[in-house]
This record gives sequence, C-alpha cells and structure tokens, in this order.
Amino acid sequence: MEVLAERKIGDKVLKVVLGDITNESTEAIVNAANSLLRHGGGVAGAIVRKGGYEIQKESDKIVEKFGPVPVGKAVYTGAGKLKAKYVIHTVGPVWGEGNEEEKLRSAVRSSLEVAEKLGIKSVALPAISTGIFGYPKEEGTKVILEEVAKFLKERKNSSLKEVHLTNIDRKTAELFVKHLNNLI
Ligand code: AR6
Repeated sequence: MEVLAERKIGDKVLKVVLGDITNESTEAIVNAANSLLRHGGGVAGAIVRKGGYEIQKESDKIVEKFGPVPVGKAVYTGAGKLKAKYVIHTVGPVWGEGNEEEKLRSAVRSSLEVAEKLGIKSVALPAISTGIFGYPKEEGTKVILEEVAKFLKERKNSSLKEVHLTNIDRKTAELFVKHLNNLI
C-alpha cells in the first residue's frame, strides 16, 4: 500500500492510497457492489475471494430479507478473513442508466453514513462505478472525492476520522490525487 497524497480536513484526514483495497487496514472497506449483492468481478470478487464465502452468504441473507439494495444505498456485512472488521456494500450507478452523478454521490454518502453508524474511525472506498459499471474515470473520481471531502467538512462530531480512497490502478489513483490538489 502506498499513500500518494494526504489532506487534513478539520480534525479528519483524507488519503489517496495505491493498492488492493482487500489489503487495507481501515476498520471497514467499501465494496462496489450490484443491487443483488452477487459479488462476481472487480472489487467485489476480490473481497469474496480473499475474505471468504461467508461474506457472500451474509450478503445473500440481506437480499433475501430486505430485497435488492437500491442504487445509491449501502448495507454492511462482516469482513471474514480480511483485516477490516466490516464490508460496507454500496451500489453505484451503471453508466448510461441516467442520473449517474447524483446516484454516485448518494452511494458515497450512504457508505460514509453506514461507517458513522458503526461508530468506526476509518474506512477505505474504491472508485465506485468506474470499473465494470463504466462510469468515466476522470468524472467519477472527481465526484467521489468531492463528496467525501464535503462529508468530512460537514460532520463535526463524527467517529469517522480517516477516509482512504484506495485504488489498485495507478492511473485512477493519480486522478484522485489530481482532484484532491484542485480542491479548494
Ligand atoms: N482494489 C482496489 N481497487 C480495485 C480493485 C481492488 N482489488 N479491483 C478493481 N479496482 P469495479 P464497479 C478498481 O468493477 O464499476 C462487480 O462485478 C477498478 O480499477 O470493482 O462499481 C460487482 O459485483 C475501478 O476503478 O466496480 C458489480 O456487479 C474500481 O475499483 C460491478 O462489478 C471499481 O471497479 C460493480 O462495478
């Protein structure tokens, strides 16, 4: 894991990390999931392969009980064998379905709200929707970064003190750095 950039926002810190999110040591990691929580490829596939099938089983129970997770919302499960304690599963938009930016902002916000409700201090997010779901990387990373920064600025008495934007792909991680540097 390599920290490419770091910025203080109030009493909180935002870091851009290059690496596999399944290796993160934050208390929770966010999964870029689909509504049925069928964790096949991308980040989701890596999480189940490394964390264990129990994450998939727990996800299936959530969908059985409450139905598919709406786009822009988030739920959580345990994290199996991963270093993190929780996996927060959020559903980003598929590029082309409409209202993508609003939905992506909502997915980021919902994930951070779940982290806050869990009372944890740190969480790592991937570049939700910018892989298999086809959201253009330049725009997607900007929306995600802006929304995280806004959340951290707004929340004064939050348990959440450290947020990582973690990506396995250097180009995408560097886009996060660029947007962070452009942040006022
Ligand atoms: N660690 C960090 N970043 C990663 C990793 C990893 N291990 N693997 C990929 N990325 P994606 P989506 C980056 O496709 O677009 C699954 O099948 C990748 O470069 O995981 O929201 C789900 O079940 C990209 O920038 O998520 C859904 O069906 C970003 O993570 C669907 O894919 C997100 O890529 C969700 O697609």
